Amino acid sequence: MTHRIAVIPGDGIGKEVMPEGLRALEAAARRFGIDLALEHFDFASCDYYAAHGQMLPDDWFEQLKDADAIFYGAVGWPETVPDHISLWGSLLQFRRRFDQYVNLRPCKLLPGVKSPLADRKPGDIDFYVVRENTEGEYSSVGGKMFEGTDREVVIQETVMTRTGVDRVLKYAFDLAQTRPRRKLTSATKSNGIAITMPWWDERVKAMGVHYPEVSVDQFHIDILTANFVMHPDWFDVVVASNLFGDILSDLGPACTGTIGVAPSANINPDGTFPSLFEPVHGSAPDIAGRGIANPIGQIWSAAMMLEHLGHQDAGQAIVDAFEAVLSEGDPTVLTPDVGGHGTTETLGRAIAARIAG
Ligand code: GGG
Repeated sequence: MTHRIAVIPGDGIGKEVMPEGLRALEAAARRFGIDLALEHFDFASCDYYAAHGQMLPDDWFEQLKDADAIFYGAVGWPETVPDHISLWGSLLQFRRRFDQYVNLRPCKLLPGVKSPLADRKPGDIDFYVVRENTEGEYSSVGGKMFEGTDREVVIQETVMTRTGVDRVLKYAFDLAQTRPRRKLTSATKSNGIAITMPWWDERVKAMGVHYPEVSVDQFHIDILTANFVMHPDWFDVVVASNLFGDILSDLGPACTGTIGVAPSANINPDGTFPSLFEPVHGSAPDIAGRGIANPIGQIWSAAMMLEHLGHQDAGQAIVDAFEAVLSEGDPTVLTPDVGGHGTTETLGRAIAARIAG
């Protein structure tokens, strides 16, 4: 069976880490005899916008819908396209139209990487953020009145649906049930956001009834962020709305030393549409063009993609390979965010060589 993979590097460091993601993917495919058909697309990038006045071609849905998975880099180049236009014109369209309602973001302290939190070692931080991915605060429902006058009014609504919330909660509970600790934490803010968030809490409680083995707690988002820093070992599976999940899944990896290693899977669990795999980080204009971005977020996303496609052994081989290279700690190989003075390519090549065996 051939897996058809749509490859979209996007912007900034997305274009630099993607070749290393592909190098790892192809090394794993060779080793495990997996047949991949890679199709490359230049859209969903600000360069495409500069040439065409839009982030995506009109027929993007037709072009991508039959892919088995989408492998994405990063989006955003605010110098040329405002961030809300680039994001809404690309990634958020993919998530919504392909109903990728789960954004699964592992957060793990890797061997050889120093956490900025005192005395943390691998094993101490190992949890998942499950982020609702198609509605919530990212619904873009609202508008402006009396624009440009003293009476200017700006309104934006949060939209939560029972279908949308229950299905992501079910995914999170199912995941928690497979983990040794069987623990689920819900991110809330029901003291301040007094309509949607108490309702979110009710839905968590209602779903929890079906999972008696899973222990459930909840924190308001403000103290939850503090606890990510003070007690990251408390967490196992953290389920959150779209905005809270977005914030937590940057903070979590930052606690593990670098956001550069963090992967994500935008999953359409029923398989009607392709799922999308991308690093958590964005296009990082501050370091783009210097060849120093850490490619592990992209490479780990490739591992998640292979696992999603049914190749657990190949995915695990990729994870084993980058953990081994990080453990060796060769500063000529590692990128600066993990203590080296190597490049995106030196790190990517070392990992691919290790995958090849
Ligand atoms: N590779 C992920 C990426 O490009 N992220 C840019 C970003 O701003 N993402 C916001 C989001 O994930 O909702």
